[in-house]
Amino acid sequence: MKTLTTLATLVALSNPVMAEHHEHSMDLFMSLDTNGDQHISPLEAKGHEELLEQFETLDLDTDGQLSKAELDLFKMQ
Ligand SMILES: [Ca+2]
Repeated sequence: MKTLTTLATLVALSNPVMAEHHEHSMDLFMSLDTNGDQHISPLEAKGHEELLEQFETLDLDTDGQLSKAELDLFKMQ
């Protein structure tokens, strides 16, 4: 998971368009992560219908939560 996050950060920093995307996805992540534990639970995703539909697909490590890197995959689709 750390590798994924690092990779996403590297891609974001090396590309201005991706950097902007990164900021937007950060906003989404922070607005969804209501308890601030750096993971999006199904409950936190509840207000976002499209995200909730893809929740299980995006949850690559199947821990039942979405990390920042996993949410980035949603935003890149
Ligand atoms: Ca959370």
